[in-house]
Order: sequence, then C-alpha cells, then structure tokens
Amino acid sequence: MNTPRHTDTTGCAGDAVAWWKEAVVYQVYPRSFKDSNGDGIGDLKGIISKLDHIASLGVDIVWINPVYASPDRDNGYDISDYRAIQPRMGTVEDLQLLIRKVHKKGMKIIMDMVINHTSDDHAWFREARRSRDNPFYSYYHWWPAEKGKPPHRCGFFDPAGKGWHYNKATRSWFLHYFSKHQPDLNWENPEVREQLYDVLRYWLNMGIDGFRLDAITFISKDTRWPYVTPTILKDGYYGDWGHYYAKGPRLHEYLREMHEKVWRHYDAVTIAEAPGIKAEEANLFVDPERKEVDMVCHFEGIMAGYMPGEFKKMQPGGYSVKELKKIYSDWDGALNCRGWGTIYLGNHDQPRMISHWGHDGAEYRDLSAKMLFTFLLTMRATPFIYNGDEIGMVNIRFDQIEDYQDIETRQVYQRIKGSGGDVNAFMKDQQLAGRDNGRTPFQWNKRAYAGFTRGKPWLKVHPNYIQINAAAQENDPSSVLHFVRDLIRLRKSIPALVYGKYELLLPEHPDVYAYCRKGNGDRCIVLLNFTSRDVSCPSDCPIPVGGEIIVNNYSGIRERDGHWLLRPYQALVCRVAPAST
Ligand code: TEU
Ligand code: CA
Repeated sequence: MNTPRHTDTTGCAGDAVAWWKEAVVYQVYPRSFKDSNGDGIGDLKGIISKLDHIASLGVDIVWINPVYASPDRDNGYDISDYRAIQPRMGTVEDLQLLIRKVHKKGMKIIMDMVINHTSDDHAWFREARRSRDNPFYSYYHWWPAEKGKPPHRCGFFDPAGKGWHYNKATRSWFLHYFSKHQPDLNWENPEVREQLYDVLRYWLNMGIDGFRLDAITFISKDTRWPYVTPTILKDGYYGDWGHYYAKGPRLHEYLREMHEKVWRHYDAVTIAEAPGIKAEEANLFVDPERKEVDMVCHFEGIMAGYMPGEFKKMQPGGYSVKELKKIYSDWDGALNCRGWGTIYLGNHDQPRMISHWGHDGAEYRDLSAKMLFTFLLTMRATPFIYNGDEIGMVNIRFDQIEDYQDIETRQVYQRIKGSGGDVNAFMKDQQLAGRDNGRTPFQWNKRAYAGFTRGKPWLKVHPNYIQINAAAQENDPSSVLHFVRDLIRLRKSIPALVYGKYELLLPEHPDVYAYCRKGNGDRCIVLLNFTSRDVSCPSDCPIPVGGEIIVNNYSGIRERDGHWLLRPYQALVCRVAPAST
C-alpha cells in the first residue's frame, strides 16, 4: 500500500498523493478488544485472533494503544520500560507475529508512543528521585525547595489539580501534567531526546509503520517557569490550559529534530495528538516543507459541545450543528493546499460516537451511526474509526463511582468531592462524557461477557451486548457493520472522496451539514441530518439533476413542495459522475 492508489490531485502542491492520505485508520484499544487467556484483559494474541474482522472492514492502518511495560495507572500511558511489552499484553514475539500478520493482510500497524512523560516506575525516574546529583535527575523537570513554592501548573489527573509533586529525597518538586505517577520528561536535556529517538528507531526497525505521538504538543516547557495567571491556566480542565501548554518555546525545534534524526530515515507515518492546537496553527506541524509530522489529531472537533473551562461537562442541549460545521470547515480551509487533516468522532478518551454525536436510543441508534460514518468517511481528511463503533456500541452510563476504572474519572471525582463540589452532577456528566464509556469490552457475540473473555472482564460489559454484537451485525445485511464496509469501499473507489476539494453548502442551516467534494470533474454532494427530526433541505440545496444517489441510510428520499425532506439522521451522498458534468 506504499504506492498511492490515486494519481490525480487537486493541483495543489500540498495535496500531493501519499498512501496515508488514502488510508482509513482503525484504532484498537488492546485492553478491551479480545482477551486470549481468560485473565479479563485484552492482549496481543487476542488482537491476532480478530485480525480477520479488522481486515474485513477494508481499513489500511491499525493503531494500537500502548502495550509497553507499565504499572497501568493510566492504562499503559505511563510507560516503565520503552523497549518491553507489558507481560499482561503478551511478549515481544507476540508483537512481531502481530506485525507480520497485519502486513500479510496488506495493512500497516502503528503504535502509540508516550514521550511527554514516563511512569514514576521507569528506571530513569527511580534514579532521578534519589538525589540531585544523580545523573538521571536532569531527565525530569524540578523546582528546588530553596526557591519557595513552584508557580502553579495543572496536573490534569491530580486529585488537587496540581502539576508539581514534592519529593523529599531531593528537596524539590517534580512536574507532572497528568498524574503524579506520570512525571514529565525534560526535553531540554539532549540526552533525553537521544534516548527517546533511539526508542522510536527500535520499534521502527522491528517493522512498525509509524506512531501516534501521545500529548506531543506538551513536550516543550518554558523553563523560566513564568507565573501564569489563573485565567489563562484555569484549574478547570478545558479552560485555556491546552493553548498554554501546547505553546512551549522549543516545540517545533524538537519536532524538526525528531524528523531529521528519525522519521526522515523511514517510510513511517507520524500522527501527532495535538491538544491545544487551533486550526490556524495546524500548518506549523503538517506543512511538508517544515518537516515535522504528517498529520495532527486536533481537539476542536471532538470538544464541540463541551462547556469551556469545565471538566468535560456537556453544554445543556449538546453541541450545535453550526458550530461543528464551522470547526471542520475552518480546519479544512487552514490545511487546504498545504497540509492534510484527520477526522475522528470517538477514541479511548471519549464517550461513544453514537452517544456523543447521534442518538443511542433503539429507534435512532443504527440510523445515527450510519449518518456519522457517512460524515467520517466522506471528509477531506484521513478518517479514524474507533473499535466498537463499527458495530454500533454505545455509552454504558455507570451510576456508581466504583464501576469506573479510569484514573481521570476517579481523580476528578476526588477533586470535586474534596472541594465540596457537586459530585452528583459530576456523575451525570460522566455518563455522557466519561472515558470508560469508550473502553467497555468489545461485544463480539451473545455468549458470556460478549465473547470478550473466558474470565471476568477488567471493566463491565455493556448489558446490551445480547442485541449489539459483531456476530449479529455480521448476519444482518442492513447493519451498521455492513454499511461501514460499503462506505470504506466507496471512499476508495472515488478519488474525489479522498483528494477532492471540500466546499461547505448551506452554511446557515441549523440542522443539516451539507458539503460537496469535487475533483477531476467528479462531484459528490453529501447531505447529513444531524437531528432526530424531519428537516427540510431548502430549495437552494443543490441536488443536481441526473445525479446518482450512492449512499442512503433510508430506503428512499422524500420530497415536499419541491424540497428534499431529510428524515431523522438521514445521510445522502449524491454523485454527479464525470460523464454527466
Ligand atoms: O491524552 C492527552 C490529553 O490531552 C488528555 O488529557 C485528554 O485530553 C483527556 O484524556 C480527555 O479526557 C493522551 C491519551 O490519549 C490519554 O489516554 C492519556 O491519559 C494521556 O495522554 C496521558 O498520557
Ligand atoms: Ca489477557
């Protein structure tokens, strides 16, 4: 698949063909995908046993979340040995077998790499915290006690919201943007950078095809440690924190160095997880001339509808379709002719796609899933499918804090409780937004624990697995699963759906997201009703005469008074083939 399938472009230098632009990514959350040995935790052998399912979708890249040695405080996002596989996940041999099998099926495999921080159990940190003279002390960021208290920084997963933790032996605080078990690495130290580049080469040499770079926008810190006003650095989660933390003075210098020392020597794809990055900054990362990374996963789309300055609290009434259109159109506009985008509607840090953006009640569950997949797979960006979404999995909505395993939910609960906040409101918000909603075990079939494990799963299985599971979807030609497969095939057969220009239609329509994808005389018009109501598409809605409907999640199209009438969550794609233009 290194050779791109398509040769036509829009004529922009930045739209040059590349295999990863034509790819569809499938994200596997290994812990919850398939358990092979009955310990209740998904593992590498489990993934291997389900590769047929993945390949059957027609996806090109498999991204696996971290499987390195880790005390698992944050499900692997706290690495204690960069070159070892977490024994619960399997062995290096299992990984090598997975790589071979994925390649044999014509797909690529990328790993998640967490290099903003390590685990506090990593040998570097165990040394570092012993004394200031230890050679590893300078691998991390410290604030010495003789300077008084450190200036406030956020610890996103800290029960007090604090990003500095005091270490007695060194009489200093260490920095941790996430939990105190995840100390931030000191990228100012060239030895740290060399060590990390070596880790990247190690896995690339083993046959890995690239990386998703976790929280990479946070690696550079302003080590003059300026006082930052609380209005900029809110204790709250989604204030402006991201924009501050993602603006470290040497960030782009580090990314260019990484490119020069690592990526340049491999045909690897690099995807930067980019919290805090706005559309206008996107090209600083992905403009090919800058030689930094291939793509970024921004947060603006996924955070639409959350209350600013609050911890993952949804706005009453949810997101607005107009806001969504603006965000995605701005990103497309910013990248147009220069960089290349990504699109995702869910991942392991988010609630389930259908519960978040669609409707998870029985009546609209499948319809809204199909509409959302139509959106995901017809935009001008590399689409990321999160495992389970293709079979229509939805939020579990726990009502007890004990059911949650996620460090984020648990710590924020402590924070709110400790400060006398409204824990009941928080529990309600978590039913919509909590990360564990997206992490419940994959629902394979209607056997015990949804066929995920022979033992007891590490996180509860959604009770709806009897109806919603891969086996049932497989047997139903009208299922979400079949729809997704068809859409992926369609995206691959129509170059305009990959490289074609994106043009927003009906910008003022409050419910319908409509756009056109154009390239090489080919034109596809996409109409998406994001609501559970019948809505009319005004007469200026340019359904062309002679167009062919190539996607419809209903069996027909309704018309009233010369207007198209879109049914709840209806998705239509109309193609005006090259011959008829
Ligand atoms: O997430 C980075 C990040 O910015 C998170 O704070 C994210 O905003 C949050 O999870 C949303 O609720 C990455 C990983 O994807 C996440 O799973 C890790 O917990 C985090 O880094 C720390 O490594
Ligand atoms: Ca297991």
